[in-house]
Amino acid sequence: MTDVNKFKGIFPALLTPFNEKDEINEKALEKLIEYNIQKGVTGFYVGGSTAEAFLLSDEERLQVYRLVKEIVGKRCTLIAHIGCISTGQTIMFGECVQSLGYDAVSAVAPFYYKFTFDEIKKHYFDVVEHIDLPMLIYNFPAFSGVNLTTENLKLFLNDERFIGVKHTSNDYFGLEQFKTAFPHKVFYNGFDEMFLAGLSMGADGGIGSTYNFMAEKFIKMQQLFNEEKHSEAFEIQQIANKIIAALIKVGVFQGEKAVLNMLGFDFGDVRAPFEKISKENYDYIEKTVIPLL
Ligand code: MN9
Repeated sequence: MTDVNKFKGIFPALLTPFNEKDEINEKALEKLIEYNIQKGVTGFYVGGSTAEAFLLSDEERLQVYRLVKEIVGKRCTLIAHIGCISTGQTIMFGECVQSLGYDAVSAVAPFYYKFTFDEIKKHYFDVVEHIDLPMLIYNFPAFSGVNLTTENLKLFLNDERFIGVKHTSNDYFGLEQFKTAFPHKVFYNGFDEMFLAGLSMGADGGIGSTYNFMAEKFIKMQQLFNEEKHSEAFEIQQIANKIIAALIKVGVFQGEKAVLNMLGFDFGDVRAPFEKISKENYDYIEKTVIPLL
């Protein structure tokens, strides 16, 4: 049985830095990882939506998995998001991160073609059949179009190879139902702006994009929540949400990369077809977000 304790807590979903030639900026990623390890994050979620994973080539995805493991070593927990539409490709990434020594894999449900639930189920079971790492299901109905119910989840979580769910959804009733049905599995809150709600409905931690530059707020919130200091935790959530509201206005990834650039991390810009941030929006982020960090 997998020890789930090393999976509880705060996991930045790492962004991918690009240099002027639109290549991965390895130095910038290393600097951000060190910064977050110092803050005391539990681990990193590598190659997820936030990493622009679906805009990277296979080689680039592999480059990121390799690089992050090389930098982190055994200092914290590493979860690789290996999700792809194709089962074969998902397995290929899974085999790679297993050989690199990752702690777990995660995968979004195959999307776009509106696969049947039976197809999705077979996809996940084929993946865990081939890979000897615990699997964390990535439930993200807004982007994947697949909304997993508690009944669906039971078919996975009753199998010990599935250790939990990254729940990027505002269905908090669903989250509570998952946690109540599987108290010993691990559930992550996916939307940072509702982190405290997630904790109160059973989340064991969070995986989030804004943690890249404000992990300390979420670490503190979880600590205060555990000490039952709910109004103090809420005050931090309110500050975080002023920041997140500003990011949503300009495009979350564009805004996050701008913040990192302002903090000296050299993350470049988002990859096309995402639109680069305008001068006006950059200034707006500088004015609204930076003073709140
Ligand atoms: O990994 C992230 N989800 C997406 C979780 O990027 C789609 C979140 O951290 C959001 O970016 C964040 C802002 O809505 O909560």
